[in-house]
Amino acid sequence: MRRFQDSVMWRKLLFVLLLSCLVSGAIDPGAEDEEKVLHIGGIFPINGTSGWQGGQACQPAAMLALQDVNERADLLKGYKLNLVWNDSLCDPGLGAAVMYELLYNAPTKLMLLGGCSTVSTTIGEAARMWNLIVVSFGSSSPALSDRKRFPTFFRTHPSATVHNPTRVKLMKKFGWTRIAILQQAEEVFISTAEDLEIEATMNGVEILTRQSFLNDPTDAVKNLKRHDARIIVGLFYVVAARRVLCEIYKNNLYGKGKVWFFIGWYENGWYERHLKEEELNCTLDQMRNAAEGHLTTEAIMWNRDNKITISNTTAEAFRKRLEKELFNRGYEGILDDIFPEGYQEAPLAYDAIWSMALALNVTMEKLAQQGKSLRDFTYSNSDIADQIYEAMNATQFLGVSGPVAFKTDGSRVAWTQVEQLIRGKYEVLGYYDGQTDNLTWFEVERWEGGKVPQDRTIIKSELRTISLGLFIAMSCISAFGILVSLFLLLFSCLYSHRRMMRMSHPACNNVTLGGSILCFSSVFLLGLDGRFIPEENFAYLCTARAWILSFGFSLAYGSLFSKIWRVHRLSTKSKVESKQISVDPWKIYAMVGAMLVVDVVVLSVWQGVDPMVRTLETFPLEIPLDTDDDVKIMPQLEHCESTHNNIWLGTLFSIKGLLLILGLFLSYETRSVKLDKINDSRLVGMSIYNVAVLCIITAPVTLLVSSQQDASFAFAALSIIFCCFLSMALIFVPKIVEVVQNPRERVDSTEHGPSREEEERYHALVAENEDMQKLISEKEEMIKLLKEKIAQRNAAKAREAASLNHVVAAPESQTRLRQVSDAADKKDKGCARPTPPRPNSTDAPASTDAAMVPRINFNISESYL
Ligand code: ABU
Repeated sequence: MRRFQDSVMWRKLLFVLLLSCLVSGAIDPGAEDEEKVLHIGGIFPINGTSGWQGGQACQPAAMLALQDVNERADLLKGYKLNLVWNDSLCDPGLGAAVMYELLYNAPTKLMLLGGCSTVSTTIGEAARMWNLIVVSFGSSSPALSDRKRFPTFFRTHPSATVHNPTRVKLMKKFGWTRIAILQQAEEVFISTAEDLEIEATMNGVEILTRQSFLNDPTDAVKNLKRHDARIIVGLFYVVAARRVLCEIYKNNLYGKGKVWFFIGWYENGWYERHLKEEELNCTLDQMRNAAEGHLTTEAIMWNRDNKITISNTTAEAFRKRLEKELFNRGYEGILDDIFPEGYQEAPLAYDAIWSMALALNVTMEKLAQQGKSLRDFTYSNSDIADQIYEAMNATQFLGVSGPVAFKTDGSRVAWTQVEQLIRGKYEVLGYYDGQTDNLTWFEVERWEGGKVPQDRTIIKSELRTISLGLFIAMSCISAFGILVSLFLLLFSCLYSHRRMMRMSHPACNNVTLGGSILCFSSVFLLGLDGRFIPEENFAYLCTARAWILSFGFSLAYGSLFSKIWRVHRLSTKSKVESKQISVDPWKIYAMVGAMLVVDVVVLSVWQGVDPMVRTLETFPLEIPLDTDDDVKIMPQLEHCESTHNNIWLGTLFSIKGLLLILGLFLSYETRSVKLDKINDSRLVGMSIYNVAVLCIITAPVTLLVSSQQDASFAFAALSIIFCCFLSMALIFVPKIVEVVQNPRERVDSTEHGPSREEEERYHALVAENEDMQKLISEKEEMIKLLKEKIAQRNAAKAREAASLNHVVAAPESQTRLRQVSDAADKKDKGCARPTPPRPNSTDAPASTDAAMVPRINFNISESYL
């Protein structure tokens, strides 16, 4: 590299030494009389080591044009046109030096001919100070179209902006909407990139990144890779292009899936040349590999229809002359299609000389009418300069580069050509006329991998849905649950007359069943997702889920809760109060109704203020296993969410949570209470334990695993199903068993169970029965006492009789017995039937006593009930 720079320095020094002698007269205008020669100055980039050295082919082309112009008798009559020129190396500093040498040394130059953009920018800006018109054959910089900055500048080279509509057209054709730009930090490329950005953005193409470099593109290319750029527009001179290509190879930014747009004016084989001189770290093969398949866009610089041009020759004839001239000058590679730099632009240089000659000719004629001559031009003469400017502006002719005309900004209008490097050769893919937006395409492009590369990795969003098996299984269980609930409803209605059913509040049980049906239905809704519900209807599903599950919970749990609440109330009253308190169904309905009202209020406010919508949770990208396409999968999961989701869920969960905790407390408190009025209170309590514990666990766990659709659904669905089934089983299985075991229970006269009066009468009778039982017990106690006394007396009498033998005691003893019996009868007066008189018999005193006792010990309750 250093050696290369040294050689550049030497060449520059040599150049500067030679400059003064060359410009100041080394070029002999020939044998012509100096008075009859019109001089123009030329600045050609030829021997430089960077930038564009198109003077190599353009200078011979300009000389051919000069020759042709001077041969024309009808042009610049009486004058010969002379070109005083030098090499700028495409270095703006040297270009300025050449210009000063040209201007400060006689003869006066009427116009200037410029080369590459960097030099043209320098001389084009300065030329107006000398009233000089500058015509450039090799400047593409869009900046040069700025008339304020370059008021006397014309060019036969189209502005680089003509490539941009072509590039954008191709991007749209191939569906690329994201591109990157890599540019060399030169005004020509900066302004081209700026124009490309505007053109692309206007057409919906996003600029992913724009990387810039001065000399070393290493970091810029790495940045492109980091940005995952796929479609890249490269804007740089050919020397930089080789460095870029080497970096492209090193960073593997070529081949399948990558498309590079290069500038089309590099000469054939540009990527194979000067690799050693430029000390590139890439081999020839590597450069070839990296270059394969790239696209180029370039303005068409050779007239495509072989018409006779202004110089009475065709473009093809000119090509042959030029190639011969170049061969004569030592460019022997021409035989192998290896052209010197600027070969493509050579027609532009040829036509530039022609346009200058034509403009001078028109001006000369105008000046002649004014009695003036072009020889009167001085660097301070703006009048003649203005006339040359006007003539240039009006110049129009068919040149070897095509129709030549200048826009108001001094630029050329042109078609563009698109080429691709296919197997080491540039193949024309098509032409584009930016003015009519007409793309002629030959469909010969070739893409590695056989497919048009993508501008990015295609991200396919994939909805994570609940596994179908799980959904079907849970749905079947829920459907079964609904059928069971309906069966139990039927059972409850059919056997509502049974005492066991009546004492368990069938209305309350039916509400529980209704709630269970809603809860089972909510399992279906929880399992429905994007697989079944279109995106636009998902919000309805969210709402339905919230309402149905909330209502189901309030009905099922609310009825259990209100039952246990009643049980607790009854158990905390005194026996008498408890007997007075009736368990009316409306109280249970009211409590469940209150819970539903709370649900309606919370859900309505939620829905009205901050309705739930479908949101998508995205997961890290996944690489699909079944394709080698540039595709990645973005898993997504649907959720129902509001803006302030946590607040709404928190409110709903707090209310339900409080009810659950209160239910747990009441169930615990009433665990040993046994009431006739609510005969299944302990089972209800067990149901509440079950529901409360499951809900308190399930709600937070479901929220925690909400990103795992299967786990979340399975957890919620199983909890709902388990709660419902267990509650139904606890409440109804004992009743079903009772019905099965005792199918013939007496049917009450009233279809709907006892009335309130009947209930009260029943309780009064039970109380009375209890009193009577007590009385009977007392009487039995008394009878027992009497029996003992009788037995003792009989025993004493027997002993007396045995000792006296003849004593008759029977009448006395019977009298006494009758007295005792009468006393007992008196005490039982009004309660028992009077005892009929018994015949006295001394033969069987014991049997007389025994016959009397059963008559007193009758069952009172039987007579009342
Ligand atoms: N076609 C060559 C353009 C060179 C330049 O604009 O500097």
